[in-house]
Amino acid sequence: MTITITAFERSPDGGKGLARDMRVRWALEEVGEPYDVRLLSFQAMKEPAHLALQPFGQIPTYEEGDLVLFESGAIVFHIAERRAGLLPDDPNARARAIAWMFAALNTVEPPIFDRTLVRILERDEPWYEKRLSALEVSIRRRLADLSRHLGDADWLDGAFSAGDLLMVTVLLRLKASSGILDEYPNLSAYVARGEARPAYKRAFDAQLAVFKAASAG
Ligand SMILES: N[C@@H](CCC(=O)N[C@@H](CS)C(=O)NCC(=O)O)C(=O)O
Repeated sequence: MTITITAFERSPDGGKGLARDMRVRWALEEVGEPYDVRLLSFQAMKEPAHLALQPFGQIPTYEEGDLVLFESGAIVFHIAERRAGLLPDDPNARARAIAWMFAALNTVEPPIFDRTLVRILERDEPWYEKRLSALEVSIRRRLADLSRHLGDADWLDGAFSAGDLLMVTVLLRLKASSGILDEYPNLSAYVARGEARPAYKRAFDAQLAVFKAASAG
């Protein structure tokens, strides 16, 4: 059954692979599943046809036969559950990998994403500097704990899993917009290991090709 995902027609990140379709593309590449992409303008994302698939008018979505999913974490989990390669077989190791998926999206991503939003939306506000530095304190606290946990290991808990996939995509946003990640050399190396995976590269190139085509057109 053909899988179709949605993505920005023209990603605001300029092809850096920070939009959340990237994690879905990467997961599909890791498990060797082909997929189609339906590109959407900002206007189309807010129209009834897309709102019927994604109640908040966002990308990505995932369609496979009768199934329609939204939320990138839920989509990656669905892919990981049904195909080999992203979750361990051992039940306890699998539960821990799922915990890392939640940690990436629930514990590490919020201050990182808020920092991006503040830099875009609140730059001219009187509280801007204070808010930015408070968020950077929160980010460093999370990264210090994550760095201590990772230590010298390649991945968060044994073999590469969907937990690593989501964590790397979350940390990549920092790499693109600040030097904070460089303060934690083992996390920088961790992100680089993720980026070096052939499946990551295929996913990155695919989203970049969309941006280049939109820019040329
Ligand atoms: N929690 C959602 C967030 C989705 C999200 O924020 N998507 C962004 C692109 S990365 C978007 O569509 N932004 C446009 C908007 O919110 O209007 C997920 O993980 O899928």
